Parts: sequence; C-alpha cells; structure tokens
Amino acid sequence: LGAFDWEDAFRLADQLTEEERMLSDAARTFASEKLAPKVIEAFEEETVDPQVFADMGEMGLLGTTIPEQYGGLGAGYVSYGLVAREIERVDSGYRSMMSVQSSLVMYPIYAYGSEEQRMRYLPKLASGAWIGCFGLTEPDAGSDPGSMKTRAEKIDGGYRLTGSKMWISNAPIADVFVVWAKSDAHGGKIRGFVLEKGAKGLSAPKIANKLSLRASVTGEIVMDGVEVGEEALLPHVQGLKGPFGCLNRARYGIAWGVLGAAEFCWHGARQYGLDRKQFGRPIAQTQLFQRKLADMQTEISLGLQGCLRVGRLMDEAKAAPEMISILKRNNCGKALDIARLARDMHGGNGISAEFQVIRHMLNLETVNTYEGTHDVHALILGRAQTGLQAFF
Ligand code: TGC
Ligand code: FAD
Repeated sequence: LGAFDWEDAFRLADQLTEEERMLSDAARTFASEKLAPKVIEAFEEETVDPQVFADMGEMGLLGTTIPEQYGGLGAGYVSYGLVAREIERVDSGYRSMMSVQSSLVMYPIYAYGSEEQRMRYLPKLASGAWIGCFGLTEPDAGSDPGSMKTRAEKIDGGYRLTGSKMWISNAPIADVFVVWAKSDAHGGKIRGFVLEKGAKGLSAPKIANKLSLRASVTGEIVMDGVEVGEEALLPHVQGLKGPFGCLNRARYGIAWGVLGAAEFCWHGARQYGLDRKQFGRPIAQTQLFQRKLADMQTEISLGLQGCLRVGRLMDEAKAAPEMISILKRNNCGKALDIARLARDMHGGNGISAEFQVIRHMLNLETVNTYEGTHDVHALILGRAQTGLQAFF
C-alpha cells in the first residue's frame, strides 16, 4: 500500500503532466509573491490595482487556453483550472479578474470573432495592457438572461445600443466591453458586441460598498444610444448559446478556483488547531475539531478529482454543460461550508482580517451566486434528468 499525503489525498499531482505541474507551481509562486501581500489592504480599501492584470499577463495567466499566435498560452483546460485554483487560494476577486478576462472576454472574441477582432483585441488582453468585462446580467434579468432589455438597433453602417447591465466585474476599469443585446436586425436574437472605452454614451459606474469580493471592482454598464460600426458585432454566434458557451468555461474554472479558497481555509484551520491550546491540549486534539478537518479534506479531495475528470473531457471536447453544473454547484456550496467552518474553528480570531478566513467566506457568498446560483444549477440538473422544465 502507498503512503498517504494528507494535503493531496488522491495524489492529484501524480495525475498531472510535467507541464501542468510546472504551470501550477509557477502560478502558486506568483500568487503568494505578487497577490497575497496586497490582498488584505485591497479588500479593506475596496481598491483594484490595474497592475495586477499586467502582472498576470506577464506570467502568461491570461488566456491560458487561447492559441499562442494571439498571445495566449495554448494550454489545456486542466492547466486553466490549476491556475484558477492557485489564484483563488489568495482571493476569489483576483480569480474573478483572471477568469472574466480569459473565459468571458478573450474566449468569445476568439471563438465568435472575426480575424480582425482577434488580432485587435487578444494580444493586448493577453498581456493585461487592456482590461475586459462581460455584460450579460441586467437589473431585471439575472438568473433569466433571456429576458434582457438591452437592444441593438440597426443604423447606417452599424448599430445603436441602448440598455444597462448590472453587477459587471471589471467594468469600471475596462477598456473592452463584451456586451449581449437583442438585435432588431437579427429577428430579436441575442448577439454579442465588442465596445471600447470612450465610446459616446458608454459609461461604467462603480457599485460601491460591496461586503464581498472587495478586491475586485464591480460596476454597471450604461449604454445610452452607443453607436458602433459593423465591425463591433461578433459575427459567428447568435442566441443564448453565445454567452453560455463562455459561461461553460468560466464556471468550470470557478469549480477549480473555489477549491483553492477552500484549501486555504482548511490548512488555516488545521494549523490554528495545532497551535491553539484550550483545556490543556491543542484544540486539534479534540474529536469535533478532527471531524471537521476530515470533512474538509474529503470534500476538497473529491471535488478536485471531479474537476480533473471534467477538465480532461473538456480537452477531448467531450464535456457536457451539465457536468460543469454539477461541479460549479457542488464545489461552490462545499467551499462556502468549509470557509464557514474554518471561521468557526478560529474562534474570535476567525473574524479578524489577519487570519483571512472570513474574507474567503464573504467572497464565496458571491461565487455561490454568480454564473448561475446554487439553485439555478440544481434546476439545470433536475431538467437534465427528468426532462421537465422547472424554471417557470
Ligand atoms: P435554455 O432554453 O435552457 O437555453 C437557451 C439556449 O441556450 C443554449 N444553452 C447553452 N448552450 C451552451 N452551453 C450551455 N450551458 C447552455 N445552456 C443553454 C440552449 O441550447 C439554447 O440554445 P438554442 O440554440 O436552442 O436557442 O434557456 P433558458 O432561458 O431556459 O435558461 C435557463 C437557465 C437558467 C439555464 C439559464 O438562463 C442560466 O444558466 N441562468 C444563469 C445565468 C448566469 O449564469 N448568468 C451569469 C452572468 S455572467 C457572470 O456571472 C460572471 S461573474 C464572473 C466573475 O466575476 O468571475
Ligand atoms: P436572481 O436571479 O434575482 O435570484 C435571486 C434568488 O432567486 C436566488 O436565490 C436564485 O437562486 C433564486 N431564483 C431565481 N430564479 C429561480 C427559479 N426559477 N427557481 C427557484 N429559484 C430561483 N454578471 C455578468 O453578466 N457579468 C459579470 O461580470 C458579473 N459579475 C458579478 C460580480 C458580482 C460581485 C456579483 C454579485 C454578480 C455578478 N454578476 C455578473 C451577476 C450574477 O451572474 C447574477 O447576480 C446572478 O446570475 C444571479 O442573478 P440575480 O442577482 O439577478 O439574482
């Protein structure tokens, strides 16, 4: 029988290729050297340093799966997931910045864009010189994006966009806006448009006073008759499958990412329990404490195996969206439970910024909600096994 490594129960590392291990190690070093030192202050001050994008770009962490000719790394989906796990080990907000840029901005431009659009945007997004955002959600259309009100009206040589988007990661500092609108010229079908900062009628006010994901900036996108040329339209997709094609990839990355946050909380709770003595012994020497550690280890280990399996299937183009719903839903829910438990296991220190578990806990409330809430993914899975639509 083999040895047991408590930190890597099912020997995930052995199941990776040499390249995947190297990228994961490099991302971990980057996250601990470049991101961890600034996260406590960034969260407290609710500020985003755009330099984070340039630093990630320099490390090759933006557009991991985008081919090298467009500035990406040309790596597979397991690599992308491993990067998300390492970044989110520090903060879900930093992972959000990375995954919006990679899966929700670079991916649609790559998959649905013209060659001119690819060449114009992808290299600058890959380097972090330009920051991107993805506008799907609206004030009255969250879980039900098909009810969006934003309209693209045909004008001579292009389109005029009118509407507003809500809760958009990166929007206030974005140079490039991928937005989804119902287009009159295409029978009211949803189409994607790439807008650029500075367009007349386009603004992106910050949503202030978030108590979650404070290291990542969130805003509205207001389009007050923004006029763009024909070249702003993403030509190769129409309908909801456009934004959902991007969301499949981002949700998959989140499934890995939240386990990084959960691992941070688990390791923190374990160490705290070894260091902290009550009733004459370490609190880690009590049955209740050890049971919590066992639950954390079990859920994280199983979750990682699920991610690896679906990542391999993504690389073989065999992953179904429902597989991603299982992972996004379960891993977010379990990571949130783990962060709450870790907060409790730190006692009073658990609420202090210094021990960091409460920051992860607060962040994970958002991650459990965005990209399809926990319950919405249950409905996707319920429909897939009964054939019955329970959304309405
Ligand atoms: P439904 O009838 O199910 O589908 C409409 C069309 O879309 C297609 N489709 C998909 N295609 C690819 N992948 C998927 N996962 C797909 N899901 C649906 C479907 O085949 C159909 O195509 P067609 O050609 O037949 O028209 O649509 P519905 O209106 O009933 O949708 C229901 C539901 C609940 C599944 C869906 O609307 C949903 O998932 N809602 C959740 C909304 C959501 O996830 N929003 C995310 C906003 S972006 C965000 O949160 C970014 S945060 C990022 C960060 O900071 O990290
Ligand atoms: P609602 O859809 O109103 O849901 C409220 C509650 O009702 C939830 O519990 C939900 O599960 C439940 N519910 C809804 N429908 C049903 C149903 N049919 N049956 C049972 N229960 C139901 N969006 C973007 O487009 N781009 C971004 O970059 C982005 N970034 C975000 C960043 C942050 C910090 C946050 C908080 C959100 C972000 N979002 C983004 C929006 C996010 O995707 C939405 O908040 C999410 O999809 C839920 O929509 P909603 O907030 O309108 O909630």
